[in-house]
Amino acid sequence: MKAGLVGFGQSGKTTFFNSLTGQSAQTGGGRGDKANLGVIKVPDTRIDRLSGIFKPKRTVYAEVLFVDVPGSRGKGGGFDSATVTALREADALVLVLRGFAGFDGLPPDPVRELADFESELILNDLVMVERRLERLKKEAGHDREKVVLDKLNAALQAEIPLRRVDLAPEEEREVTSFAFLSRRPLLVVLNAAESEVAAGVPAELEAAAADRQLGVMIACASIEAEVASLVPEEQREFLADLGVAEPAAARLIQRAYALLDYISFFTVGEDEVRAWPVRRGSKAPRAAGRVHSDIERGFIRAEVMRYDEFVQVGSEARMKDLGKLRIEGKEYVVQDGDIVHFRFNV
Ligand SMILES: Nc1nc2c(ncn2[C@@H]2O[C@H](COP(=O)(O)OP(=O)(O)OP(=O)(O)O)[C@@H](O)[C@H]2O)c(=O)[nH]1
Ligand SMILES: [Mg+2]
Repeated sequence: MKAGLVGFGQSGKTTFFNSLTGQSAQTGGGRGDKANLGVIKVPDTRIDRLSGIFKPKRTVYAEVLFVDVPGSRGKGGGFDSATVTALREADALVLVLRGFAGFDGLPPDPVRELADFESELILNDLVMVERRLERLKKEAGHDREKVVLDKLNAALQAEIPLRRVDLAPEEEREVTSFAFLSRRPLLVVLNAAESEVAAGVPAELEAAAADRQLGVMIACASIEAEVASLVPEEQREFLADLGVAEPAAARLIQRAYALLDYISFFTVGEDEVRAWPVRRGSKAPRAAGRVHSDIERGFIRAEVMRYDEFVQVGSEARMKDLGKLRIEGKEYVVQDGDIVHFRFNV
């Protein structure tokens, strides 16, 4: 699971990337071509709280892989092929829009940038679909694929990104190998100027994102970078001076994680308190397989507590007495915040 920090050139992607990962990849001027990769812990106050209760030897957070994709330098704002490749490899896209004055004082225009970026995604997909349909004209068979591609073609022609087209699972299977860009879930992040971040997302951008059914948040990459270099007490003071309640990093990571359609279940004990990422909709044996393949193979049952109930009650024994420790079988769909003990036999 890989979240891509994407957008046009010089919007602050690498600055965000550095603040999130603690790396010091090159920003600004001498731009390197290569994408930067970093693994980031997903902050989770529930894990902090459970760790406080169990005082385990190890506390482990869920992790997300972030890739910082350099902006295209194609003429006319088009994506170059390196960008397209990097975008295809990302499972979800975090679009960074420039909200500060650019290098020759170029005023920001995030609403326009959002529209342009979506158009680029759509155009790239349209080219692929048209090419494939052209090809299929000369080949017999492939009827099901053709039906799906016609449907997608119609949407793209109408400038509708593919993430807004409903496909049945069997239709989806026909076209997954295309890795369409406009089908990737997308979160919009306005990289605002230092003086404007406290004011929140401008109404215009809020409306443009809502029109497109996209989530949007505001952050300032240079503030995030500064915050990341300070100790916690200094962080609070620094942010208070700017009128900002909290750094945006935690929220940005959490939203990227949700965008990838992952949830966390927890395992707890004296040795380890741990968050396990699993695809939303996964059943208990699959979730068990995250912990160990033996547990999936020998799965008998899952004993499940709700996080919020557990922290109110405070102990597993009392949860049991209260009948709040549920026994779930193979068909159980694991929920975000479930505390799980797997029973297995190998
Ligand atoms: N004022 C201001 N400048 C910023 C902010 N974020 C980034 N910059 C500056 O904008 C320039 C570009 O930042 P980068 O992080 O390299 O942008 P990028 O999106 O990675 O650029 P490419 O990889 O070339 O596409 C640098 O000079 C940064 O210092 C910000 O929040 N405020
Ligand atoms: Mg960069």
